[in-house]
Amino acid sequence: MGMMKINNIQDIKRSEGVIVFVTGCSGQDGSLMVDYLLKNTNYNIVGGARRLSVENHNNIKHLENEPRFHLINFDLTDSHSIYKVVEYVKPDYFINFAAQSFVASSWDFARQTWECNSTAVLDCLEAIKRLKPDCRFYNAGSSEEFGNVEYEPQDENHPSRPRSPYGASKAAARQLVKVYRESYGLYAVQGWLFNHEGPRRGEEFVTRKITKGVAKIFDGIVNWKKGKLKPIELGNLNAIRDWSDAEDVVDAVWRMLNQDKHRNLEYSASLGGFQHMCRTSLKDYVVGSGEKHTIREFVEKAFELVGINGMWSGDGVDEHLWYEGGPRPLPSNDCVLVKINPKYYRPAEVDVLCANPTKVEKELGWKPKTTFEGLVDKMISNDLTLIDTRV
Ligand code: G4F
Repeated sequence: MGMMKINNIQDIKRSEGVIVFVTGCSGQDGSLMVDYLLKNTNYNIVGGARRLSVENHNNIKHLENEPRFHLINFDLTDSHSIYKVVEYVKPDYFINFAAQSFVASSWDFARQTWECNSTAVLDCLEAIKRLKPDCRFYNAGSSEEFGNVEYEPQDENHPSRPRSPYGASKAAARQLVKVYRESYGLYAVQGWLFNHEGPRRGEEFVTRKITKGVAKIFDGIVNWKKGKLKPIELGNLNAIRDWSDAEDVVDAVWRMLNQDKHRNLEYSASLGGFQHMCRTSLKDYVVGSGEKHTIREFVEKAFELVGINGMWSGDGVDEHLWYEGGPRPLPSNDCVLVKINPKYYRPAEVDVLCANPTKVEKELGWKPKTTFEGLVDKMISNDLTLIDTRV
């Protein structure tokens, strides 16, 4: 496969059919959204990705010869970039999956997080309001907005109590989305997406870090590569998260963008039609599995799925997971699978997140397909195929 073709925005002629613009299209969610739309609609899709000197198009490489997919260089933090797309492409849907999405980095790059996740969303809303007011806009919201939670499971009425610059930035964006919807009747929504994962997940997020590490350790044990038996270094093992399959989650996003197809919305021409419907009836939804698991359980499940037994010992920063047996006995017994590195602790932690997805299930007919175990299995199977067998 060669380099992905980057299109000039001006060359993407506004065609007859529906056009969906997806930002962050080389990321996990953006690329899955594009795949979902190619499979479930006949729409044309324009994907925006940031230009990097060393390109990272792994998640969209398979779309190289896809005639309905058009890749463009796009930067969410450059308002001209946003205006150009809305002006030339005039998208019918604008799905914003571009973000500074890594919570841990948001303390180190608080301002950049804010500009990308909040200010840039304001630019999107303004551009749509001025140039294509009937374009439907989705912004990726987060369960991190709930932060220091008041009750479990969290539903749409849970207050906003963010614990990180990331959570605060998404909470601010939510208010802007709501204000533009209520003031101008834009179809603008922002779901609260709980953690969602898969083989395309970035390697710094805890799930992928674990499945990648487990695959390497498995290979190291089976092929006895002593130097390869590096313990996975993690931070807080006791945090509780609600993990879903990102493939299921993009389906919920599309449903949120088409609420009129799933719900009996009040649409009255005399009251202002589309805009009235947007102002009065659209909702933001919580999307998650409703199941909670600790990071520790994720680790245990990942090792279990490749047939490795481990034994925890020690507390806090001294906690270790020791090799207790598996594909083969090891020459030495002191093999550590997991250890704690305090550098992965966060300045403030969100201890527990768990979704109440009742509304999205009842009102939009959303049903996740993948279980927790199915998700871990899918990720670990993928990481096993990526092991470099030459070394
Ligand atoms: O995988 P994480 O980095 O995801 P986090 O912070 O929950 O955020 C993800 O989910 C949000 C929705 O709730 C999204 F909005 C956001 O964009 C992102 O997708 O960390 C999960 C948990 C944390 O409690 C963290 O402290 O895992 C804990 N953890 C323990 N050791 C670790 C590690 N996290 C990372 N990244 N790396 C570790 O070594």
